[in-house]
Amino acid sequence: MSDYAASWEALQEADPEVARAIADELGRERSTLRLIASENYASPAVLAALGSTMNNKYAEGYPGRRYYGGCEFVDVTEQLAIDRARELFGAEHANVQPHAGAQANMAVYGAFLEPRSEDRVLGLVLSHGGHLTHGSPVNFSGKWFDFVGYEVDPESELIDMDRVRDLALEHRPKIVLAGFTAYPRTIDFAAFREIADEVGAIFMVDAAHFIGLVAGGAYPSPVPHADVVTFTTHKTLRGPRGAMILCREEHAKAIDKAVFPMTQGGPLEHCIAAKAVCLKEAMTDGFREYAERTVRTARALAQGLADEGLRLVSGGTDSHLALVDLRPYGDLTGADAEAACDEVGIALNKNAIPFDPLPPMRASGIRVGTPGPATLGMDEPEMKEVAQIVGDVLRAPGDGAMKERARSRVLDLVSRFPAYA
Ligand code: DSN
Repeated sequence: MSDYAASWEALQEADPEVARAIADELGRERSTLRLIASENYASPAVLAALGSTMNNKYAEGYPGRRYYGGCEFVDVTEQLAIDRARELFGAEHANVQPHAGAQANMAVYGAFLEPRSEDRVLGLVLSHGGHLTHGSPVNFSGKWFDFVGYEVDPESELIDMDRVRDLALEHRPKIVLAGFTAYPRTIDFAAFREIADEVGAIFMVDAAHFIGLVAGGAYPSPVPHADVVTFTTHKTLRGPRGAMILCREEHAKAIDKAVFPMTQGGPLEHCIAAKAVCLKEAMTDGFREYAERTVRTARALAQGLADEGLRLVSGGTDSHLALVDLRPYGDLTGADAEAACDEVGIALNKNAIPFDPLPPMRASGIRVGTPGPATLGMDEPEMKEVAQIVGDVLRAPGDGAMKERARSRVLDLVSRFPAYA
């Protein structure tokens, strides 16, 4: 009898259409270049945990205190995930149950704020690199809670800490929030901490984008400074889709109660097992090399795009991503660029740049990131080549012959660094 129940053959037989689409997705991942900054390649071990029978188990509660019997083995994996998260990040408390980043952020707001009250949050606005859950009016965060947004400085395109402090003193937020989806630079977590202390606020960091770099020592850690740190586990951390919350011991009860039972029911224990696996992987020397390579390749890609005549928002990057202003190429929009790159097998996304004159669905910029290429082992020379291909495509998006050449260069590149070989 096998110790593992999932079967590819069974899926092919039971549902060939779904099996075909899954196989096609693997084919797409093998034949295209992944420059979407929030995507990565989870390891076969992580994927195996995700496909396990832990999917079948209800386990409301926390290890050792559940509302269901039969939790002895999911307790093992959830406790491993908690212990590893605490050890890896030096955190006092970890909750590994959030289903996604939005749920992790919702739980933090739930723990510290009253909806539709005077309680305020001070966070980076979406159009300057924040996230939907940082107070966008179309999201629960903006609908239920009172957010005040800070922007980047118009000249430097960096977060202006004097401005953040002025806004904090004016609005007296209950939470000061740092973190981004499209800000290329490091964040001065110590300065945020000081501002939060000055106004008596909780300091929260949404570290979803860069937490894998923190794990690998390639980006400053927010954990020593923040009251609470949320993050997804599938971006730079390279784990399953899902999220976690780290916090100081004094907030542990409030955070645990806000995850379950306040905002979630049964935890996804197969996913939590996969989180435990990815945390173990993140403790290795190989992961540190990957994290360093991610930042090195992001810098090389950004510099290569600048050499192609494009403008880098904030002048460069300290992280896994670069935000690129397309306006030096005339009226090419982010949407046009995304579509043209897609045609040649390069997946990236259109992105608003600070003070963007265009609406977000068109946008004046693209966001590029290197967690995917770094996982596959690509390095600076490959990123120089990628920048040239992107430059060629974006200078002449209507040139069919050039796009054919670009497609074959992409195929050659990815065949030298195969995904899931
Ligand atoms: N959708 C993610 C990103 O691409 O940055 C953020 O949640």
